[in-house]
Amino acid sequence: MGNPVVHSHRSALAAQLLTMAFATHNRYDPNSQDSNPRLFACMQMYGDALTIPVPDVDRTDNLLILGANPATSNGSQMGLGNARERFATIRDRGGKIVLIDPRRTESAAWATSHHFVRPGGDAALLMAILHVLFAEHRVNVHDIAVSGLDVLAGIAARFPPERVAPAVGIDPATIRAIARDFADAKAACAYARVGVCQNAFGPVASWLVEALNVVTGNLDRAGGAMFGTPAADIGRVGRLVVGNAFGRWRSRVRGLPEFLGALPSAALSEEIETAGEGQIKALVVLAGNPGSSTPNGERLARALATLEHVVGIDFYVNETTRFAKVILPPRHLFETGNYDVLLSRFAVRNVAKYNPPIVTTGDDLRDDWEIATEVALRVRAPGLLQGVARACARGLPERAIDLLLRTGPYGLSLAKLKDAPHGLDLGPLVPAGAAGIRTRDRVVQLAPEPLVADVERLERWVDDVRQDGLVLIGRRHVRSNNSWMHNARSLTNGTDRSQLMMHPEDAAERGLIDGSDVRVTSRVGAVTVRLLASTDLMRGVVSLPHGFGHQAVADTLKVAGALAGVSANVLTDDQSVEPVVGTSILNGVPVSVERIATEGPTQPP
Ligand SMILES: Nc1nc2c(c(=O)[nH]1)N[C@H]1C(S)=C(S)[C@@H](COP(=O)(O)OP(=O)(O)OC[C@H]3O[C@@H](n4cnc5c(=O)[nH]c(N)nc54)[C@H](O)[C@@H]3O)O[C@H]1N2
Ligand SMILES: Nc1nc2c(c(=O)[nH]1)N[C@H]1C(S)=C(S)[C@@H](COP(=O)(O)OP(=O)(O)OC[C@H]3O[C@@H](n4cnc5c(=O)[nH]c(N)nc54)[C@H](O)[C@@H]3O)O[C@H]1N2
Ligand SMILES: [Mo]
Repeated sequence: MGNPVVHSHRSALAAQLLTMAFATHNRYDPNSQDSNPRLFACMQMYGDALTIPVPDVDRTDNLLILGANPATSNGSQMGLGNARERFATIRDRGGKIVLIDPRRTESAAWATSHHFVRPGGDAALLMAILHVLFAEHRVNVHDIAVSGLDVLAGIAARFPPERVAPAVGIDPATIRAIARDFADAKAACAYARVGVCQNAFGPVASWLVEALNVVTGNLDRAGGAMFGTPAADIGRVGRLVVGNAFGRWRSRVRGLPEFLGALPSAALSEEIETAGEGQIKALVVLAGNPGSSTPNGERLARALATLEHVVGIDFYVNETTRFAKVILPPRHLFETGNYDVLLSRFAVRNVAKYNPPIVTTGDDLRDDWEIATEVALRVRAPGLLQGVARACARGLPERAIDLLLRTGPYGLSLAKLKDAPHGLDLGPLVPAGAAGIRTRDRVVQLAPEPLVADVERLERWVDDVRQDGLVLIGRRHVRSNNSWMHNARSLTNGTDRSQLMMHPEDAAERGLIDGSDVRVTSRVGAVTVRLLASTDLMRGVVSLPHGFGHQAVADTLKVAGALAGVSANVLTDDQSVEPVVGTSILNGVPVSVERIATEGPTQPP
């Protein structure tokens, strides 16, 4: 399953139906490249992987952003229109926006201060911030019931800013100032996204982001980190169908844990390659491009080529579906209509909107739900029942949304939403109280055992980190979406956005020339890419976007295939995952960069 299944109610249901129809433990999805550390931390602390707070940006006085770039991503797990204006409003009322990122990103222009951090350094930095708050008696959880506060204080005591600073690259005085400003603000919120998840310490860092909000009394408070009150709460159904489950089964070869019904994608290649009982022989890919989006993509491509059967449900013949024996092209949600059932729970105000179809196409096309229905019926339902089941399935996604809306907190319905073509604003986020916490005793766990268990490794990293090599981080651009918007000329024309960014002094040290092609090598792969020297990057860090490098599919993706660029995931390592949940390490990947003999263009135009 790929990322777009979370953007459409029909595709989300299709994904679930296919999983049930094939009844396999071999399900893989982007969470292990994306949110798993955060989902895991929330499950441990609040009792539920979908109980994820949203920054109340419209009322906050201090927004601490770590590893997110809303100026390009438009906010992830933070749904908001006109992000730029809303951030400007925080500044206008004298609020602070503090950005922590190894690159001075587009969002730095929105922030009141930006600090470079060593990739993977957020967990240690947050420990030091908590250290300051405990040491200076600035901790005040207000009226949230918590447990583990003393354990957390004891752990934070081991991370004074002086110990952490050399490893993370932020000086002790700055760490203290960030901590004090955060604690002193009338309302503050720490918000972290993929930059904090996709590294060696994602789970601990994600835990500490939440903990920071809790111990400063900013969880569930206006201007802090609040829970949405979705009009149609899929969480209830999700908890029933998927459960808040972790480690119910493990991957066959490496023993990586299942989480929320899926195995870490980093295990997919070896599960295909390794003979024996349970070896993967066939793959169905719904709305995903793992050949481009998962670590060590070249190894996965070689593995995909050996499969007995591949089915691709996608409108593109891409790095993954090129191995398909059958491609089922779906209709897009613009043709079917959509209720944003999963992501609307992350909106910064409570909202509900139904998007009717805006494009009409022929009747001979099917969308993801219709495709999944047919596949499931032919796999599972006896011939006689197929007609009835098919009739029931038709319109089921809309009936399900309608039911959730009717039984939801606002008593809405699909018909009411269709009457409100611009959507309904259901007001600002409201405190949920104890009912918002889903642990059995409604108490927030501030020191969950599986996360505490990883602290020793963090201490070793803090004391051992050597800063002589280069590490790779990713990059997103507003006109690109993961791997799949590069075949549209209107989105790809203009400047090349696929270059390797590097600080000019790092380039000079290696005798590299801005604008020339360089060789980047990691443990698993090597690429040749154009160098872009930029002081926007921290020393010791290089940045390459993911989702580029479509040369292998140039005959089907004519525009994308002719673009410059390489896939960052040629360099990322499938054998290196963080040890708590098994998330891929896509940021902070050790690489070396060298000059190559011939300068000037050596790759396709
Ligand atoms: N190095 C590195 N790798 C990363 C990341 C990173 O930051 N750095 N980010 C990770 C993240 S956060 C994510 S979410 C993943 C994304 O990983 P994937 O989901 O595997 O990749 P996408 O490029 O989003 O591919 C989506 C596919 O779905 C198809 N599609 C679009 N809409 C629909 C639809 O409605 N129905 C169907 N059936 N198909 C559709 C598109 O054509 C495309 O082929 O990538 C991850 N990989
Ligand atoms: N235009 C556009 N919008 C998108 C997407 C897209 O591809 N294009 N993808 C969508 C998807 S699938 C997702 S998941 C979201 C992601 O949404 P965001 O997380 O907001 O997106 P990114 O731009 O990847 O921001 C991550 C930032 O983390 C920084 N970073 C890297 N390593 C570290 C680190 O160790 N510590 C810290 N503090 N920072 C680090 C990177 O430099 C980068 O600026 O965006 C979504 N929106
Ligand atoms: Mo994502």
